[in-house]
Amino acid sequence: MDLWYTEKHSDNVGITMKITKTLFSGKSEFQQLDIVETLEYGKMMLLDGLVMVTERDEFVYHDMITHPALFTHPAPKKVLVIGGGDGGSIREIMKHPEVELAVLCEIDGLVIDKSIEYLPSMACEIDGSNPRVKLHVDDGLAYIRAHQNEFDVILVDSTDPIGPAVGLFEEDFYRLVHAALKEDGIMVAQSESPFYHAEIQKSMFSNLRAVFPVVEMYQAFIPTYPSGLWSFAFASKKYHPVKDFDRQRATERGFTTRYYNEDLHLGAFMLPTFARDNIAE
Ligand code: AG3
Repeated sequence: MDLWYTEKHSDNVGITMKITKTLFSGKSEFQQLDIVETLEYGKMMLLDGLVMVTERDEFVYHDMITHPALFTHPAPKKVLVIGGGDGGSIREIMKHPEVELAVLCEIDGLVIDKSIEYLPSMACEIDGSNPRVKLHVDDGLAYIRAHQNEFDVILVDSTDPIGPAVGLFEEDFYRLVHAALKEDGIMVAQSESPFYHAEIQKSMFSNLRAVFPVVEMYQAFIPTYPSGLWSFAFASKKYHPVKDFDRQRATERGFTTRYYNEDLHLGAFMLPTFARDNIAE
């Protein structure tokens, strides 16, 4: 018998993958969590039926949510990840020797536990083995309200703006992020597909511009997300991701990346016209 899973990307389009088995299926107090084995993309984690990560293409997302901010900030010592319970973002942050502490604040402890159990290639730095990593199972809004002027970089590694992540796309939340950052801090948030999610992008970027002086969008190719064209919002108090980019530090990085590099850092900020139009002021 053939088993196929479809995530619908609109009423009329979706992505379908052949799966060989279900490794975990369960409900937390926040959402439905499934981890399945696919033939083409390796293990895949879904939240409320939406593809969060696959082993084969997660490197694109996790390179791109982390390295552009960490190579723009001159001295990223303290980093916060909101969401990101699979651990992929923390794994990439840990490659930067300047980072003294990375805090993961994930609302759903089940996502962390099952990632450690089934997705060790992503969760390798959140299993308690690294003293530079601290875990908090908490609502990102509650956590950030209690922390001010503390972080150099904050990454919002969230789901789509439905369910537990809705508040992470609103102006009030961005004000709290702004307050939790030091005076030259940078925030990066995943910002959906320019192809399918124009309305979300429009409101998200106008909310960010109400709070941060520097706001830019950049793109990455993620085959298992809606349309394959994905984006990130770069919001900053001081540094510009292109003008203040430390190209030499990025070129001489002492670790490997399969998607990010010093040329792509710049290229990713060059947007197709329709994407630029989504967030026009
Ligand atoms: N967070 C972004 C997932 C959004 C995907 N949306 C969808 N499939 N409809 C991924 C978390 C990775 N750490």
